[in-house]
Amino acid sequence: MTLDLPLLARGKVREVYDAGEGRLLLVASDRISAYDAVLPTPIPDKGRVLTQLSVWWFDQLADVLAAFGATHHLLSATDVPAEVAGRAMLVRRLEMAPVECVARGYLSGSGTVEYQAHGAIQDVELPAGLVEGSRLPQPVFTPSTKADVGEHDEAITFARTVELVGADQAAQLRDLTLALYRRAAETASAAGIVLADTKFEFGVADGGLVLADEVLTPDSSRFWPAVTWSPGAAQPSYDKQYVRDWLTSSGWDRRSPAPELPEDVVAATRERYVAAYEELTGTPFS
Ligand code: Q0N
Repeated sequence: MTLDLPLLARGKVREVYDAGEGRLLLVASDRISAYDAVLPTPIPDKGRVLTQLSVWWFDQLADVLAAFGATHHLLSATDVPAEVAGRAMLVRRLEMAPVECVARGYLSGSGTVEYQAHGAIQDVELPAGLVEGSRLPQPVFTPSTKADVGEHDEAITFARTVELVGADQAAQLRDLTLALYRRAAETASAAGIVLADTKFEFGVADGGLVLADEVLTPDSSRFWPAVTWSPGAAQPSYDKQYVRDWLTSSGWDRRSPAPELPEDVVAATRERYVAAYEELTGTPFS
């Protein structure tokens, strides 16, 4: 698949094209990553599920954005080239804020690692006694910046965020990120899903924030099934658990090229993405 548009950026699982007239085309592939590697086996429909979920969330969040004088970048998810129908979004091209806006309602991953080292995530102090998977007393804003290519994002303090974007914008990013997280976590909870954490990216246009990127998908967020939530150990991932379990049992060393996934793991994983869409939105995926 190669679109007749200039390719601006290629991520592990997505591409960004210049669509002209101040617009970009964000294209989601069916590629899946696990343990920092892109697997050789695609998950059919993953790109469409994540794109349609993101489109649904933009609409769900419109009133939260409006309350902050903000908007989102989505122009159309239907006026896109036929080759990428269903898995592409035409968006406003923006000046991006150089900060990844992470909200966490639960302790997990790099948050747990930092907490175990010094009881805080950067400058955000947390109470004693938390474990992997604990619900936090209140959601926290833990920004990060894009590290060098191939590296993980690097956690930064709020003071560093202020240095990067200024005090007013830093406060706006924090407040809007937390408001969006709270709304989304409430929505997910009603569907039996824990939204442990999520990452937003914002642009700026006409003095206001603009919610960009793909939002609240399993690739930008940790979703856990509420029924199995049990703090104290790694929580099963809503979408990738079959893949992780199979890769672990395969004996793959996590350094060599990853092995092809068997078809039952592919089918079960596809089903998890579709189920996430259907449970969250309450509508069939087609
Ligand atoms: C942009 N990234 C980093 C897509 C997102 N609306 C926009 N305007 C200008 N630049 C960007 C956007 C957006 N969204 C953001 N790259 C370009 C995140 N990427 C990763 C790959 O997929």
